[in-house]
Amino acid sequence: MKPDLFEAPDYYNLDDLLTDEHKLVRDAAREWVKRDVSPIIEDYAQKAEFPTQIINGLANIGAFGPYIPEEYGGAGLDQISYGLIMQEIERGDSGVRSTASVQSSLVMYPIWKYGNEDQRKKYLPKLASGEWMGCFGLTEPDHGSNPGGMVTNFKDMGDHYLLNGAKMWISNAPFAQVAVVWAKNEEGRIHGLIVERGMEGFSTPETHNKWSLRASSTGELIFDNVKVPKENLLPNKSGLGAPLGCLDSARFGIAWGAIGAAMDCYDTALRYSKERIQFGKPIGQFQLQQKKLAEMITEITKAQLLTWRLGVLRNEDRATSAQISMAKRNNVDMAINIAREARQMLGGMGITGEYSIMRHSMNLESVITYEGTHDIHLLITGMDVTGLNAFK
Ligand code: TGC
Ligand code: FAD
Repeated sequence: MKPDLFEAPDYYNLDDLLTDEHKLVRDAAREWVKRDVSPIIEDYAQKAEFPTQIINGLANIGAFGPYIPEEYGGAGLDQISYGLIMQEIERGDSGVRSTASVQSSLVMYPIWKYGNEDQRKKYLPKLASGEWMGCFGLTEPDHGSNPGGMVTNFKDMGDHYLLNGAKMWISNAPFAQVAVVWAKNEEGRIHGLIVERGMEGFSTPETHNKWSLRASSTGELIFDNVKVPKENLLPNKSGLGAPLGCLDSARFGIAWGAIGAAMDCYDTALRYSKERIQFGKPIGQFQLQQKKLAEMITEITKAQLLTWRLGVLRNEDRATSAQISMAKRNNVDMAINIAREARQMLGGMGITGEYSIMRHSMNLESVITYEGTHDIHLLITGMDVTGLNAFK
């Protein structure tokens, strides 16, 4: 793969909107990605393997629990810092950002928000340091966009719960020590349970043959009469709103992350357009190529403004779920379109692993599907503006 020469576009001087702390956190993540992710990631994507050696580095840049309080091992940062970390990681690879998103927003967040103090103390510091990795089981083979229909269930056996069912498409599942699993009790109410590797009847087969997010490890969670200790139930929130609350946090991170992938594609195509000569001129001198670049930087700038504003609202605890949906949908769509255009600008070279664009392009096919598909987020916006629910 070519050396990582990334230079971040900032067309509207948005750095002026960031604090010194934001910039420090972002620059540390950016440097780490250049040093420890870019040189190896293409190889791991080709092998379809998650590079476990980067787990310590992710912990060191604060990617595991950026906004979780320091007393639990988190970095105690604000939402904009969290977003900037996700942006920089996804600039390297969406699969690496997935690992960080799941650990922070889908495993640490529910334990912090819905767990009790014993659970927080037991799990959060180990998850923040990367000593333990986690995964989040919501999606089932027959319930993806409609998680409320889940059939995974648990029964109260007096001194423990008995968990049965299966989850599918679970990021980090094959190597996670801890799974936050959503299941229905005998009354059909959804609860979160912390399931640990090694519990009898619990297995995590890996999902193979992915053409997307190849450097992220995906698997199933299978529960065959798993005895879960009663103290592993998350006590402070139940119902579908509990897992959906975690998704709000992860979707916010994805809205920022997608900008990273788009910036990398734009920056690569811009550099290439000045170096590649055809008809005796750099291809960047042709109007058609300039149109592509001009539209890319316009869309990136709009997305940067959207997420910055959303970050301010999140910091003030004023962002609505529907606002987060709009940003996730817009920014991933923006990134996937930029990846496609940027790939074309590189001609044949664009399809090779010499450049990051094709990998981003394929990764973004997962990103536009998980955490709520493009269609689902459109319907959430539609419901918000009309007051009419297309899901019922
Ligand atoms: P609905 O009846 O609308 O809502 C049920 C309850 O949930 C509340 N609620 C939310 N709460 C917090 N945050 C949100 N975003 C919320 N959205 C809804 C709602 O108020 C209600 O509460 P209550 O107290 O009245 O019961 O639910 P529905 O069954 O009609 O479904 C609505 C729908 C389709 C929008 C929702 O289910 C949905 O978002 N579907 C998409 C599923 C999804 O995003 N799955 C993601 C799985 S995890 C994943 O993909 C990880 S990828 C990891 C990586 O980054 O690698
Ligand atoms: P479906 O729900 O079957 O949707 C199929 C199509 O129908 C989509 O185009 C959808 O938009 C459309 N559709 C569905 N309902 C409607 C409707 N009401 N109106 C209009 N169109 C509709 N899940 C987890 O729980 N944890 C994870 O860690 C996780 N990681 C993932 C990693 C990867 C690589 C992938 C690909 C997925 C992951 N997921 C995870 C699952 C992901 O969240 C689901 O794939 C996603 O929510 C969509 O569900 P589905 O695949 O079952 O598609």
